[in-house]
Amino acid sequence: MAEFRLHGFGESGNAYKVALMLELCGADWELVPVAFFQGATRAESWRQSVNEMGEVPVLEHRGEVLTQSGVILDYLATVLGKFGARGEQEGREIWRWILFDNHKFTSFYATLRFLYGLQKTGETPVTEFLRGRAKATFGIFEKHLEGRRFVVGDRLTIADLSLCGYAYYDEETGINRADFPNIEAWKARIAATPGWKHPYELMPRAAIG
Ligand SMILES: N[C@@H](CCC(=O)N[C@@H](CS)C(=O)NCC(=O)O)C(=O)O
Repeated sequence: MAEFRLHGFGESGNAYKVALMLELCGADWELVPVAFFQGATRAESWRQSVNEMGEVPVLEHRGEVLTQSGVILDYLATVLGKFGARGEQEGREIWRWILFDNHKFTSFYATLRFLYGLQKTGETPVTEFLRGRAKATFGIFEKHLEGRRFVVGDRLTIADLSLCGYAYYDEETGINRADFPNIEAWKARIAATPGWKHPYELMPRAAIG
């Protein structure tokens, strides 16, 4: 059995945040595939035995079970000694961006992609609302990246790994990525990191067909 066991699936950008961290750190890890589209995370037994919050990612390490990608990234930065904060002030800045990511950047965009790009709902008032919120959030991040190479400091940190969770999927969302050139350049910088892999290379897709 590998040292780290990550419960996730290919389409989950939240799981990708953790998978990419493990991969870039050269950790000994394996995927525990979750049959998400068959309702695995909604089963009472899964919630009792794996995560009461009904979400992936879940990381098992040394008998501990961790959930919430931001918490897991913070934990991994400590135990693997990479991509973490140098000092308390930087640590707060990293957490500020991880919270922004979880609350707005990932949440609006990932929900839009799920509905419009994966479930193919077509345009609805909900997708229109989510796209508007996602674009506004992209605009804030685009501005932050002006003149910066990475989110915090001048090197890759877990703040980047959190924010890039959904950056490399190309399912249709109705958002023109060319409108956000700083984000595109930042994505390319992360993808140039030795050991970087696309989400579908790290974790097989769970969707049928
Ligand atoms: N803030 C959480 C979000 C996790 C999350 O929403 N995971 C999705 C898959 S990408 C999920 O399991 N959703 C199940 C649900 O909301 O019912 C994190 O960063 O880990």
